[in-house]
Amino acid sequence: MTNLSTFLNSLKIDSRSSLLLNNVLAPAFIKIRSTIESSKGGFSDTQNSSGEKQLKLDVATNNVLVDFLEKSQLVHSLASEELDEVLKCNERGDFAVAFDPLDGSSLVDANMAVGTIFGVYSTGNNPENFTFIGQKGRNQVLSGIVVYGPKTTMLLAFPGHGVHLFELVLNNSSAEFVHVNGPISIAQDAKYFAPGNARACADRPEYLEVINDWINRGLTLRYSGGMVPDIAHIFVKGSGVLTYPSYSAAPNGKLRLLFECNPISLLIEEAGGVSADGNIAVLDLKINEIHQRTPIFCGSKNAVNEVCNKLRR
Ligand code: AHM
Ligand code: MG
Repeated sequence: MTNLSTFLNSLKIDSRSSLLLNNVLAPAFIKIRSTIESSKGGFSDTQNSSGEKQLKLDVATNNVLVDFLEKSQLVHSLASEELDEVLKCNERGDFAVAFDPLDGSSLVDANMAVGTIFGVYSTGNNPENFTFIGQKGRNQVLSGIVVYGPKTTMLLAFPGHGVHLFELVLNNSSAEFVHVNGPISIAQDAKYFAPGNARACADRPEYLEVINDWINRGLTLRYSGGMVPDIAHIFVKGSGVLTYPSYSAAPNGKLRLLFECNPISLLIEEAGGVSADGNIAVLDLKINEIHQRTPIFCGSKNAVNEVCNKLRR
């Protein structure tokens, strides 16, 4: 079994990225896992910037990641789905990190799988000039998702080195991620479909047509309502498509570009899949504001092209 640290050495990624992953993010995810397991549920007294009431767990898991990242001194700034504004950390920090600490948190009470999503940007030679605004997802130097389910697993995208799957192994007093698979590729044809926002069928009948077509062609429905496990399913099975279109009540869809769609799109593209907003690659969208939303269609290339062609206005 190759642990995360040994695996990162073998990839020969730069030492700062390796430190960020191995000494900061991985321990934070292990802490988030235990925070979820010991949580008692309930809402906090606060809302996030999208006006959604925050669960105590949203706040607690956000605090874990903020704490680990701030203390690391590696991070220049961070942006979280649970924070209104960008948080400035070390002005000389090498990285800027965007994350959703606990995506799908409302599923926890039903004991369904949930996850963390993160994307890392390099602040380059002039960190003082870095802002998330104006960036594109293609500038990410790393991204990943962590699934807290029956097991804790992590998918990491290393541009140029593909996507790798890790699993958290717990021994009496230790916990470490070990490499289980990779580089992973996503087949061009989807065997599975995860149709988010099915309520869009009411005013976009063409979305229902695509879904019916996939049913008639024998694709298997796999949709949990948690984007992280739904995306992890595509990687573990090696094919699939996840869709979350816009509709009249949500003209830009629901999912956030910076915190959710960019990190996931880097994973998908690094595995040979496609991720688009319906017109262009999600990774080529410019970030105009940190809580910006976008429709997303991602996974196996042929299925993504089919749905984008059908829904294109
Ligand atoms: P959250 O960030 O508030 O948890 O919302 C994101 C989640 C995704 O995991 C999932 O794909 C989507 O919301 C499902 O939303 P809905 O059931 O409202 O269509
Ligand atoms: Mg989210």
